[in-house]
Amino acid sequence: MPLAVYRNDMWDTLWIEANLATMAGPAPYGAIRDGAVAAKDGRIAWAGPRKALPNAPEALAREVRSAGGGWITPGLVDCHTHLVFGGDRAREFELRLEGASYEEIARAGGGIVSTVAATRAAIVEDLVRSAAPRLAALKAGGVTTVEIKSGYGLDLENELKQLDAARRLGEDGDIRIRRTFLGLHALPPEYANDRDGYVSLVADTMIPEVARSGVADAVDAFCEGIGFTAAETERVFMAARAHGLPVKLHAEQLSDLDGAALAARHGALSADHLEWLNDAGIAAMAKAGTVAVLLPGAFYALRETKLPPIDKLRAAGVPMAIATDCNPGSSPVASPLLMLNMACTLFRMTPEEALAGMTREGARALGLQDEIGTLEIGKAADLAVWNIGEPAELSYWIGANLLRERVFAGRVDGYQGE
Ligand code: DI6
Ligand code: FE
Repeated sequence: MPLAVYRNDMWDTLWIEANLATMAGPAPYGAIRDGAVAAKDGRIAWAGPRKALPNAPEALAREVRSAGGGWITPGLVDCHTHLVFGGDRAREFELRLEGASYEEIARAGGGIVSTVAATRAAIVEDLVRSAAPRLAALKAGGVTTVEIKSGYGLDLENELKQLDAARRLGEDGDIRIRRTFLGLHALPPEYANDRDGYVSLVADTMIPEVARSGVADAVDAFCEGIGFTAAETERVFMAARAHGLPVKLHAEQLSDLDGAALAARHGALSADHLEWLNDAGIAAMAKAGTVAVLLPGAFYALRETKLPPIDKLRAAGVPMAIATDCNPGSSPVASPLLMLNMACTLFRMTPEEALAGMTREGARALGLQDEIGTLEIGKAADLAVWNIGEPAELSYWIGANLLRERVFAGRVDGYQGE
């Protein structure tokens, strides 16, 4: 005799004793107090006020879980990282503290190029092994989707190796990984006297191969005085689009090269950093629907003083995302919640804008707005359950361990409650 009869129209899991920050609809945070959310076959099958549940919880789902009276948000989306790399740059940190600037170190052959040497020397297993603790830290902070860029290989073989390491990091099936090809990140030493030759290699050889082998979801570039010019960037964007790959751009981080406007002209998913963004760039982004990805970790770690134009972006209706920019040089950050705090304390965003920046707008920056980023029926059941009384606590605490459980595609891991 079976102990219980399960109907196959039952939900797999139902969370109750929960408040929901759905991040959808007109209410602040899309909040539903005393709500419930259900998952079936990896998707959100129901979300709403508990009172509106059509039956008793046990009659509706095979497993009923308590959120302990805390809050459930969409799983966090970290839409801009350089998580996979060889070596570290702690010595450079010391040099900066002694007075050298990020740009001086880069021009003297340190910076990105030093990480390139260490990345080329590593085998793919080493890259996976060294990135794993960083990825674990993001997961412990509630991340269920992460974007990982290449850009430390700078030749076809080593760029593909980095993208393969990024793929392998998702093999456990408990996180969604999106990969971005960043061939135009720095000039590799062997092309030091042949900029055109390297841009051609990226546009005419690497992008066709990356597109053919399906190892990246988008193409990025570093448009900057110490990176690549707008004309070089445009050439690579043309190649990317000709091969059906969407683009995004590191723009206006250290200087204003009109990169954001260029990105918007190419229908970019996002323009990222943006401390030096000008008014024409804001207007172009608003018109194209290009997301502004703001990276307070890099701003903080480089001790920048020029703020991105948040008020103007808000007034223009440009969607704003927040990400860690996790990388060994300008943003050695593996804490998503610290980025929410810094988005508020450094950039003067509201806690609601910050959370939207790591959920709904982070999803949009990856072109995944129909799949993840809000608690809505039909989207992936990627959730973060938090031991908090108000959603602003996610931005307010510094270094606290607030995650109760992380749910990817309806499956619970990292249970830390009770
Ligand atoms: N801007 C950044 O913040 C990272 N890349 C980029 O183009 C920094 C990468 C590094 O310093 O290794
Ligand atoms: Fe970056």
